[in-house]
Amino acid sequence: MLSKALQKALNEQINKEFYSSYLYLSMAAWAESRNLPGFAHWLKFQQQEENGHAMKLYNYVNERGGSVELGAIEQPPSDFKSPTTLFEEVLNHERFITASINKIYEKAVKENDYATQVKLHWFIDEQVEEEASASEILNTLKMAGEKGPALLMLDRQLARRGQQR
Ligand code: OFO
Repeated sequence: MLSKALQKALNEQINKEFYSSYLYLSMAAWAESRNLPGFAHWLKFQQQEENGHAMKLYNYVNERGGSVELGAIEQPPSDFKSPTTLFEEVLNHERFITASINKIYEKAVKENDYATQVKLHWFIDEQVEEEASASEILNTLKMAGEKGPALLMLDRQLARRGQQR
């Protein structure tokens, strides 16, 4: 059985994962409107992953005999200055999510809740990947610039997400 404190933290995390999904969908919409279909594809792919993260936690809370309580999802921003700013925001957001997962893990350690620790190992690993891929794209944008052929090439590369994994 989950403690009340861990149940609350996991429910809040479910909300954060759904917010991530909403944020990336909003970013995808921005990219579509800027004629960047590859960026939009990457972000929509990410949006689906975030739904998966939320559902993993949803299932886990239920499996442990807890109750899932869904809160309101905050409105995400809808305007981004440029593809670089957008990816800066992706990276910052993922760092925020990593910190949030780490805090829940600390709680699980304090409470000797081993099952939650093991469940969170998957999320801790996933966050390493999430931060690495956001920062790789951000570095490419910074190095190659956001105009002309470089942006077109990156857009084509991002359009392949899900095909090469
Ligand atoms: Fe769920 O990892 Fe991103 O936010």
